[in-house]
Amino acid sequence: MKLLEPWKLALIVLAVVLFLALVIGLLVYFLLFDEMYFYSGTFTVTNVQYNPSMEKKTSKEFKDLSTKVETLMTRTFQASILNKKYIKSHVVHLNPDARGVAVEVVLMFHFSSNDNREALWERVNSILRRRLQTNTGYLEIDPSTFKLAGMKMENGVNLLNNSCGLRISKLNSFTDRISGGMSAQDGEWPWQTSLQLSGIHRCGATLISDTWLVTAAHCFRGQKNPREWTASFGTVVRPPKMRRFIRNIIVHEKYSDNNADHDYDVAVVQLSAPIEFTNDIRMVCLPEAFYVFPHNTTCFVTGWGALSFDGPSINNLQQAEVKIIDTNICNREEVYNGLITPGMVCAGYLEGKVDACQGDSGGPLVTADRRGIWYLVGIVSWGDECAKRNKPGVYTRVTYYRDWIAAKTGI
Ligand code: 4AZ
Repeated sequence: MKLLEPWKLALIVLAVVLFLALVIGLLVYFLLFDEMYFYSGTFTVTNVQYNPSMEKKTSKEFKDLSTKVETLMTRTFQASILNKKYIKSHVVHLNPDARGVAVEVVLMFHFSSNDNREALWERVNSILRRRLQTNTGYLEIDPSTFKLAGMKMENGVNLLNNSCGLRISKLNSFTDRISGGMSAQDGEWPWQTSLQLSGIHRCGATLISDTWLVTAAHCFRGQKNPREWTASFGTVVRPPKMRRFIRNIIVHEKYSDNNADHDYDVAVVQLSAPIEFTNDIRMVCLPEAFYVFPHNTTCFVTGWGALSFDGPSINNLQQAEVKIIDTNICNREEVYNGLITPGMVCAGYLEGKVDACQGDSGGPLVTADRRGIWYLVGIVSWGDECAKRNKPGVYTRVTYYRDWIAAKTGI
């Protein structure tokens, strides 16, 4: 046997050492970068009058002013040296003020954990102060009322977790285009739940609080015993991020297993114990009963259902972009010929190709508002097979059953 020449040996050792150094360097870099920083900013907007409905976060008045404030924050930081560090801002309170409306907004950044806290606060503070001193266009802000406070990470995380419809996706991958969909990433659809009968995925469901899910009534056809069901959370069915037993299943009183008309296809499910929210598991927002999602609204449907009719369920959560279809169009003779009732909403494409399918039933159809907050529009209910031309997906219309959901769950 011939030994390696010493210079070859040295070269190999050098290469290995360099490779290890590179790996360790990259690890340290990414681990240090993984810290979220929260700040609470307060100031008075003087050209908007306080309206008592601003107490309610789902009111038009709250949303309108919050959108303007959050847009201002986002534009300010995107045009600053912190543009790569800024994540998002979120208005948490609008309070009455003698001169207008007092706004409290939480700002989120990704900073390296070895950055100097004081210096970061100083930087965020001076960028905002400078911006508020110049004319902001649509909002008049009294710069002398501006205050910025650092928030404990724990308080910031709690605030995020206890707000509905927010998600912390690393990058907003709007390349999103089930049948015709693509795999979801961790934390992208944190409200998505898998309902399992004797440990086998049967239906999707949606987390609307730390103890309640909404799903489709038809999921429980002939199987209404809560003890046989479990719920799992996370983007893969196996292994799940978290699991819960089911305490109670409440199917709509007017739903009938024998009816072929699919009306009242809604149920709420109570978990055995509250879920602890994380970046990957949290609740969606429910729209108010009177809200109307216009047709053509871009929505996403998610689930572990079949990729084609009669295909198997799959382990990785899938997502597909679909558009709300006007009920008049969906009721046309060549589409569903009058079968769509006021408690249903169609979504998908008349040309087919992208759709929910078997096993997606009970799962969410969601849309984001202008603030990037996600709302539950529909519950996967039925359709003529999957992704066929002129046969879009039909969903239970959540606004139509909003009061029923509130009566059963208090949410
Ligand atoms: C089903 O059988 C099913 N294309 C669910 C959704 C759709 C069709 C069928 C919508 O559970």
